[in-house]
Amino acid sequence: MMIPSSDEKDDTKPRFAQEFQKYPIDNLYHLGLDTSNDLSHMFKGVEVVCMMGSPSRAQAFAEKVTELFPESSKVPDNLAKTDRCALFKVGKVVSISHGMGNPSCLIFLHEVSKLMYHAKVDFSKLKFLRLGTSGGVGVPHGTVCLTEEACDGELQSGYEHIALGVKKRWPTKGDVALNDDIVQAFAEAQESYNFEVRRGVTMSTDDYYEGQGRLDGALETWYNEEDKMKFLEKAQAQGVVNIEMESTCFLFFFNRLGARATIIGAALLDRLQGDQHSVSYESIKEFSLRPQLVVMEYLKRLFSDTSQASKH
Ligand code: R2B
Ligand code: URA
Repeated sequence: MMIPSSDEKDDTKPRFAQEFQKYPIDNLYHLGLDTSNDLSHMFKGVEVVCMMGSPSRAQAFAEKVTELFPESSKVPDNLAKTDRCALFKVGKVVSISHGMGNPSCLIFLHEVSKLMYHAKVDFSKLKFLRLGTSGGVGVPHGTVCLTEEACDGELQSGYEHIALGVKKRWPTKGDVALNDDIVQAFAEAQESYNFEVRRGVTMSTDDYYEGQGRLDGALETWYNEEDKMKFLEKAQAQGVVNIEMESTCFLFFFNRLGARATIIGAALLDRLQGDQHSVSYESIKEFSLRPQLVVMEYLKRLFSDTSQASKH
């Protein structure tokens, strides 16, 4: 029996809705693109979609990816036609921003997935990565965390989504083989880096301040330092290694669509040590770019792997 490579998903068909496929023109409103654009030409051959909060990080990442595709322009064009996001395509990689928090992120998940569908990319090869920042839980600042599973602000696994007034909880698992490949690629290059990659549960909240148990927001909290520490220690005991604001919707979306996805998030601080960063702005900037370095190692390996070459 053929064992599928971890690069190829065996159930290759994503579960796209039928409705948008019937439209003469499908409008990807927040990208400022629609199906009257030649999307299959613009996004031909994409294999990895990298999503991140900020437009400038999406641009910086696209510029890094040009190293892997020497024929591409060193200054990639922003293909988004609105100011809601920045969207770049370099070789087989898309780099796109999604804003902060689940609601913003979810809009771009729908539209970038439909973009890939309309571009007729091969979903058996396609992977979706979120490169983010987070607060660590019991991990040193600067650690890069890889999400095995996401839980919500109540420490419950999964994502609660409301449609038509009905609340449903959906699974939020990171892709195991993809995480293995990323860890492996980083391990092979580890000596070039002075930080670690840790796997674990990521907690995702709808609030940076009280939702993450901070005491440094504008409002008087109903809890104190001791309550906060109890909660963070409980989270740690449940396997939580970091806290951010998009992992539940990111994984729910791709689990439901049937596509491979995971999240690589830099811990900017250890929340067991406090609520505010204790390092310089330059260090925070450097930590924030570490997921890009980890993903670059993964991409280098993915695109140079000779056993994969025939599939590109
Ligand atoms: C991490 O950083 C942002 C908040 O500062 C948010 O988008 C997240 O998930
Ligand atoms: N992003 C978050 O959501 N929380 C943090 O503590 C740091 C970055």
